[in-house]
Amino acid sequence: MWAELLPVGRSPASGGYRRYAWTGADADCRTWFQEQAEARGLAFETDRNGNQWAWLGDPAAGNAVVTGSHLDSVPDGGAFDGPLGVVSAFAALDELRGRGARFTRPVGIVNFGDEEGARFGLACVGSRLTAGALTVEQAHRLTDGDGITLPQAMESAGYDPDALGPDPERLARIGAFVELHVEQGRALDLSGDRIGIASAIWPHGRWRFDFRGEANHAGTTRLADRHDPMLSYAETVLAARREAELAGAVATFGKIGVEPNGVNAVPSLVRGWLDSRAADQASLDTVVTGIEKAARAYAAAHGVDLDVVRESFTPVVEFDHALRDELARILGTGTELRVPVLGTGAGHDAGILSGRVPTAMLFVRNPTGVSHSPAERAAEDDCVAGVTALADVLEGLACT
Ligand code: HGY
Ligand code: MN
Ligand code: MN
Repeated sequence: MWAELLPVGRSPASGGYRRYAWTGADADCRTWFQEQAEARGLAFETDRNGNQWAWLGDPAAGNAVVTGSHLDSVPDGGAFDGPLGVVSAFAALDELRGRGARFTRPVGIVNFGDEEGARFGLACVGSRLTAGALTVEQAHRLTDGDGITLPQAMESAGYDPDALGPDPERLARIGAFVELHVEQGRALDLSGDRIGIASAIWPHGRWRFDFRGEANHAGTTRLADRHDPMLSYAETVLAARREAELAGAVATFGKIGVEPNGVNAVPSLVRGWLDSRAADQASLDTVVTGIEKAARAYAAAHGVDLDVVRESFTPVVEFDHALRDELARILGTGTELRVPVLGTGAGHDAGILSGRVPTAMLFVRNPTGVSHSPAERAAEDDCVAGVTALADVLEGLACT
């Protein structure tokens, strides 16, 4: 499976993945998923929001156990964030069939569409739509950096944007959702464990800061006469770091747009996207309010206008305690495996679903902790341990 997936959407220049929603690379990932489903005799379907499902047993029977993740990537993402959960799902099913497992509940494997939000700015579009956490009107307004709307992108990929919408019936089939994911930090590496169980996801969001100044000649405009939005933006980046440090949170400006983007012009517009996350809501509010306040002061000092728009927000997610304890029990029985329970600052489709269905996550050790980068890694024997753990969990939940 990895041999087939690894070349898809990989940039030869960076070695990272550029698998954005509704592009050719995304289509290739989707074709791969369908082929994996069909090769195993699983019933394949794509839902109204473009999420792909592969079923063993009849999902209409209900109380299904579903596993899976996503195949799209951030710009120059690593190989594992997303695909590890999907590959491991198919491999775990193979493992269970090899064990001669007898299934008492339907089992589903899912590939959620557009988890990273790299193209349209909003993460987890497929699962949000399904869960009713994103309205059709909001989805239809999403636009990429080239001005292409989500409906246009879907249509050119051969999907029907008018079908988008909440899917309570599909969610009602699911009795438990377990997402396996590469860890995006070093907790397991530091504790010396291969596998962890998720406790919670930090509340997180994305805010767009538009600093509007005045374009002017870089050679002839006196410094005192400039309304340079780059200066207030730069000061805001430093304020973000300061506020995050004070609150024990994180804040990142990782994406920026500049107009007119000319080397010899003072910019007219600097647009920066803030991603901020904290262990609790109050700390996150403190950080973002502090950054915005500082940004307004810097903008005023430079005679620059500022608009701040919250583009997305996901509240804290506390994963289902009963399911979490069940996973710990299954993985702790008859093995030497120690399975720590960890929180994470990373968002996941499992977090979106968690308000609707009992949801849990398994993390696989990442030896460097690096993620959202071509340098993301997971050792092969840790990945195998992940497959075994997922197979054990599926067997414990869905088999006699
Ligand atoms: O950005 C995130 O936390 C995630 O990987 N989508
Ligand atoms: Mn990610
Ligand atoms: Mn992911």
